Amino acid sequence: MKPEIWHTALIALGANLGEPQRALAWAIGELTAFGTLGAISQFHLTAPVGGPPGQPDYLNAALSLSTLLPPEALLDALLEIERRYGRVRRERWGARVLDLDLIAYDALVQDTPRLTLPHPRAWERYFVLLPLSEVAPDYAHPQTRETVAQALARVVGK
Ligand code: PH2
Ligand code: MG
Ligand code: MG
Repeated sequence: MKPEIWHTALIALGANLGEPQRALAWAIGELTAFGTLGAISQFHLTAPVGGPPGQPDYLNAALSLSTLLPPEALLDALLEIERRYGRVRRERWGARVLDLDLIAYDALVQDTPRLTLPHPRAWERYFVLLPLSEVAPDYAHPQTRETVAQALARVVGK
């Protein structure tokens, strides 16, 4: 029998259209189908980064999920949750009703066309690092070894 191996995924949530509070709360509930939730951050209002000017502020959160799914299957699950909530993909970094991003998966480093881990921009983004620092402050980037808490301090200090 194949042993069941649990993995720890760090997931970022964001929304800036419709009812962000409701979207994030709903998505968190849906994620319980794919594993066991660990810590969940508070919901933070953050200024939009990139995308067209004049977007509303985002509501951002982060959580850790203990899961049996491999990373690509978890990515599929995140995209399926977004789709079921009614997300329509338009321009890159445009406003959205729900965004679920896989930030890290154990200490896995991979770079495939579908999925780069850790998320390539996460360690530079305040809106990811702030909620993530409430969930996994001591998680170290597997390549740079910089922890989430250190990266947040660096990004805030610049
Ligand atoms: N997501 C983006 C682009 N810009 N800005 C904030 N504040 N929060 C986000 O979640 C966000 C963003 C692309 O996914
Ligand atoms: Mg995103
Ligand atoms: Mg996304």
